[in-house]
Amino acid sequence: MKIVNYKITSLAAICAVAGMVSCKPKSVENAVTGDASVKAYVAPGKFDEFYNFVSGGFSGQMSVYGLPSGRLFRVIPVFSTDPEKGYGFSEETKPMLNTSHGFVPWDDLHHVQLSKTAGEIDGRWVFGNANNTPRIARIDLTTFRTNEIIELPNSGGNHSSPFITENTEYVVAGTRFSVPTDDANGDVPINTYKQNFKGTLSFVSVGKEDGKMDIAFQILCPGVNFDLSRAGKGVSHGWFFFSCYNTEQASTLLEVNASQRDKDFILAVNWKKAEEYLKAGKGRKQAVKYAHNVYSDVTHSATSEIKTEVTVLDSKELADICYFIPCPKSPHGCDVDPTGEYIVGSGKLAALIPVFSFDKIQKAIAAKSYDGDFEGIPVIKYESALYGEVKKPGLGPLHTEFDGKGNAYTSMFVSSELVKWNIKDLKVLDRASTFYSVGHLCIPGGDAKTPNAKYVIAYNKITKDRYLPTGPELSQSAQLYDISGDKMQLILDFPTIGEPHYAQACAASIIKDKQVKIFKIGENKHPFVAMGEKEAKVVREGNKVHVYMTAIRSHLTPDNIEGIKMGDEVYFHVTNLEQDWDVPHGFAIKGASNAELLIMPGETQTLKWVPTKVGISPMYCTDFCSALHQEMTGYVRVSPAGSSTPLHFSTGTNLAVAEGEAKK
Ligand code: RUQ
Ligand code: CUA
Repeated sequence: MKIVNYKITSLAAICAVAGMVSCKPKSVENAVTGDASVKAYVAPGKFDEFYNFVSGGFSGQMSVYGLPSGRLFRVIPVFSTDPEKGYGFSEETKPMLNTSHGFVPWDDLHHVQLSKTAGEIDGRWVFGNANNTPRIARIDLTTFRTNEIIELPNSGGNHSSPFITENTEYVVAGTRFSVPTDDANGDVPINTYKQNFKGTLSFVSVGKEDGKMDIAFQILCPGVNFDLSRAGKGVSHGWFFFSCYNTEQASTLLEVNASQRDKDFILAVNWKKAEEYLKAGKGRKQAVKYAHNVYSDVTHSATSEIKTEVTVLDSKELADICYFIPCPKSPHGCDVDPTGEYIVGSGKLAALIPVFSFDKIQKAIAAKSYDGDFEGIPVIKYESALYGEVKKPGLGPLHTEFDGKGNAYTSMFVSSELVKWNIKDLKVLDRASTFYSVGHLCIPGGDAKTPNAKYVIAYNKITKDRYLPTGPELSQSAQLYDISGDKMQLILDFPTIGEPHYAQACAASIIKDKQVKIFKIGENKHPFVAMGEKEAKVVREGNKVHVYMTAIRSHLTPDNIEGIKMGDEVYFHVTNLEQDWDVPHGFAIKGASNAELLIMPGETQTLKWVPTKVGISPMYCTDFCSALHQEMTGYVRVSPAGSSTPLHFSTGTNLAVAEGEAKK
């Protein structure tokens, strides 16, 4: 038997249970051998082969790395404000973070999903979930910006999300916390979980051309915790699979109370059937409230609309949409192999990995091979759905990705390793230590029909001694393994932003050549655009002052403004007149309580400023844009409320000094 080296000291007992021999940590130093690091080396000036989109966890953002170098290219702000880019601070982007609870400047982004066509990554969009205040975001991969966010009603913790169907027909989301539905009286005792708490699965349709999201329908389910999910593909296209835990329906000390049953479930959902019921008018319209936020690259502004209705299909009433499959023990990951035939359930507390067969599931349903029901939903007999079990895979299986060559790779949180096994004979083929607790893992295209199995990346929760220490909090980490041979070979560690959960990677070639380089100034439909310096102006409307400002290397127009008074709200609408790639300008003014703006060529962005002091406030460009960037500055004069200083603005000519004002 192969000896696995465990890194977690308190695991001696578990190691013994699992029949493993050694718990001694493997030396970190000798892990990378020979010329391994050369494989991760991308020479200066050379491009990486893959883009890697990595969730930022509690940072609420998504980060973009190159592989194999591990170089960080960009942090895309999604669910959290980002002063670096002005996201959530500019007037234009604030509506992106609007919800039915109002403005929410933070969330927890766990899972990323690249859009697909015919089961292959198409490089159009990447989706991310907000775990806390349930939402799904769509990021456009021509701009690497969040273009749309939709809130999910009837949900309490959007963890099983956002997973997509073979042609991105739907992004799908299962609720982690079951809760009373939004239209029910939620003021109920917590220990009425069984009666009052429900789970929902949201099917959000995605526009074929524009990617626009819309909640097509929700499926109402028994109250359990939906954890993760995957769409069927190939033979199982039309189905969706969700792992569920807490089938005990506990609402306190879940650690113990939700770990009672030997098996929880995977929920198999026939969404094509659900579509039929929807068409046949079997859905119930329910009054809800959720925000739908869309950013336009034409008006360079986001709008937020509160929607008030959703259509719900009840899984109890509508037979043959949902089926439970028993799955040992508190399943987390639920992953579907490239053919769509095999569904892998990863029980966090299970000592084996069950692999279910789609074909057998279909036969079991046809033969009604059930073990009763759970809250009205048939429970398929475990053996009738099971293809087989991977024995002694390691401890704490979480997630599985596929190499397209008949192998699966599973991350083991407790035994801190990646385990490669064969899907057909279910034999373990290789193990590689991740040294510290691994969460997700990713193979480029690892959930697509044709994975690009050059690398597997482990995303680890703990790093301890792998990097220079940085106080009480240490960097979280990704580890890159070459999997082109039979054995996994560690070739690189790189730190990540926030906490990495799921990540996806795809060939750079499908994304890199379709980047938006500038926004055409002539097509700018922002209501406060200034298309040229001649259009720059300052307009007072009561106590609101609109500054139509332009920025071009290396001056702001206007750069002298007088006649602002205490009590005014000043809106700097800054249009970047550049029409060259990679020449953003920034904008900031002393005392501004939000952030800077970062304005792309051809774009208009707005900073709201409420002066707090009489006097002169300097303003400047924050992005080093030219040799004379330090000269790209200006002044705003703020006078007392009710003063008679006239509204004046200029660039290049000095404002007249009124009589009696010189040298007071
Ligand atoms: S879940 S490990 Cu959201 Cu596995 Cu992150
Ligand atoms: Cu514009 Cu610096």
